[in-house]
Amino acid sequence: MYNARIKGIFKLDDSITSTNPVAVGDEVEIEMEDEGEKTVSITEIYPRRNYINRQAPSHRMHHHIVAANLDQSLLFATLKDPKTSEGFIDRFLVTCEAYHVPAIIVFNKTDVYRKKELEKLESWTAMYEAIGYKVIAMSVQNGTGMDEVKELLTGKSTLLSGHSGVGKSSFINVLFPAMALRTQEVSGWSGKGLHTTTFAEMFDLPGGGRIIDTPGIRELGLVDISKQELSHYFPEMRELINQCQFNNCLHINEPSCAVKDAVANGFIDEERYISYYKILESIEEKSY
Ligand SMILES: Nc1nc2c(ncn2[C@@H]2O[C@H](COP(=O)(O)OP(=O)(O)OP(=O)(O)O)[C@@H](O)[C@H]2O)c(=O)[nH]1
Ligand SMILES: [Mg+2]
Ligand SMILES: [Zn+2]
Repeated sequence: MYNARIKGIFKLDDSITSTNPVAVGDEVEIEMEDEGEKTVSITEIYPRRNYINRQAPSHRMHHHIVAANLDQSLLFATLKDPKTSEGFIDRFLVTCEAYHVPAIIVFNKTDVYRKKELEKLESWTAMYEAIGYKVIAMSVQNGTGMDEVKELLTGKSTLLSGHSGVGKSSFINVLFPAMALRTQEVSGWSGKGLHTTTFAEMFDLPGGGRIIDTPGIRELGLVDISKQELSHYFPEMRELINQCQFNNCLHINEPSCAVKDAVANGFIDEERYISYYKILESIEEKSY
């Protein structure tokens, strides 16, 4: 372990206006500064195999690289304490599709789910599995599903994301009891997490592989996705796009739209289509 600082100015990938030139998961070249103090300077960042980018919370026009060189991402969602919305899950999935990072959805805290939440768990699981995503029901508290999730991590570099309070750090503490990462109960009155983890950190897994704990995401601002390409990042729409009459179809008001037909006949879930519509509306086309 070294304390590193960045030396010189880096030429960033293309024209990305990123708030962080070096991100967790980056592979870098280092130069020793002080052997005793264990300080180094980073002199080069190797090209990224991939990365996940989001809008910087502080500045809409800036990007923040969440992590780089990933094999997969685990989205932790909870149906209670706090509630994760379907819209948030879908935005996350779109981001992963856009950056070619396979996504797995983990519903944590199943120990506190009652009838209402269990029904939702069942219907959302069916919905996401039908379009090709792996979904796992888990409880860090009582151990349900933990082995299945652990198995998925072996030998891979995995990003762990989700709202604050869904149990990301608690999960890592079970993997590494010695780590004792800070965790905190969700707020009693708002039911929301208190943003306990404040920076992304990568851990080496004993059986090989790495996992990255990240701070809870409030809202996921998409970057670099145009209205035109959005439906490519909905797997169930992607396979129908060629059947629309217009090749620039946005699947809203156009005639002979295969996507709208699929929503009407139930092949595409209506909730997913609503998410698509909302995300589409939120994309501001860049005017050059
Ligand atoms: N009932 C229940 N509580 C859980 C479970 N997993 C985690 N928790 C609790 O949820 C609270 C939040 O957990 P954290 O691990 O701090 O959540 P986090 O996702 O790391 O949150 P941030 O760091 O703020 O993003 C803690 O009080 C945990 O004990 C679970 O499976 N069941
Ligand atoms: Mg945390
Ligand atoms: Zn269409």
